[in-house]
Amino acid sequence: MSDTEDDITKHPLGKYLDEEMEPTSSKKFDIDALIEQAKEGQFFDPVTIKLICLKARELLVEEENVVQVSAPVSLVGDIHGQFHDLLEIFKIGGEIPHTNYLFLGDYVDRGAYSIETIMLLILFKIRYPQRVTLLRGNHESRQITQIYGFYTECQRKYGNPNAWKYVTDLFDYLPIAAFIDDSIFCVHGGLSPLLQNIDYVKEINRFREIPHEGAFADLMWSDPDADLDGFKISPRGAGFQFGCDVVKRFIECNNISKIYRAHQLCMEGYLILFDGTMNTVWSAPNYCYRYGNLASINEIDEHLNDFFNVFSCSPENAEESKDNDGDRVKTPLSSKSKHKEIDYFL
Ligand SMILES: [Mn+2]
Repeated sequence: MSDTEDDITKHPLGKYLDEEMEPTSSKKFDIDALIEQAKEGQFFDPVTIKLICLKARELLVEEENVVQVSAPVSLVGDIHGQFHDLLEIFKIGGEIPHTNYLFLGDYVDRGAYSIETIMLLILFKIRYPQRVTLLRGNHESRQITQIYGFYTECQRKYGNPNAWKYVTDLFDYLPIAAFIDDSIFCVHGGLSPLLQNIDYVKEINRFREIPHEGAFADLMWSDPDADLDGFKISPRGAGFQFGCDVVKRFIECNNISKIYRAHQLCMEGYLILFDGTMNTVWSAPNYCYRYGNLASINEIDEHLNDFFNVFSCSPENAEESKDNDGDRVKTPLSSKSKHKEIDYFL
């Protein structure tokens, strides 16, 4: 891996690093212009990426492990580098800043546009910090991104891994969970046998690579299982599976109404479990350009009524499946046994 660091002091934007990023300022770091470029899928050079990540870090370091979020807010599940489908989300769910968004992690890997996806989200976070919340998922990790695509994508697009390094360094600052109006707990994966109380999440040292085990890992990796009582080691190789009793106990103990999470592919775009107390939102339609699944965002209104807004893939996604994966796209995994297989897809 390259140790070469990009020198930000030589970059035209470098001297503005310590200044406020101001919208529509021609002199300073022009965040609105960067957002427009990012929306068009334009490439940023690694030095610009480094500066943007350092700016975002200043904001994220101030956030609690469990971010307090107010309704109305729309929840977004896994995106996995499907940039054009992310743009589709803003079309169906409302543009930022007119709609508040809480993203539940897994922005990168698998899809072809991890860097475009994460840069747009980071820029939105910098521009509208109160309207955009970005949580960490199990793929916001140096180790996982070296296996599942993001590292390779940066290496291919830039010829070196520097962009990957700046973004994965920022991942260490993403908060772990969110709490909507003291009533709805949101996390990427699920619950942990080591963690009965939401207050314990606040004690975790999150400013590091996601560990292989322990409460932090479990929050990123675990899954509910409708056929289970208690906890069981997860077949994913990290985290646990947990049953309805675990969820009911957590809800009672913390005096909350329900839990929202992402992390598992749902063919219909979402899954409601345990009398509506444990809901999965999945936001990558036609996942990996081949699964033929729907996706959704969950729109929570100011009275905490919620609605799964279901959508299918963007035209660009459909093209991608034709171009790259023509043979595999003809076999959407719909049979029961195959469905089980994709449940545990990383
Ligand atoms: Mn995940």
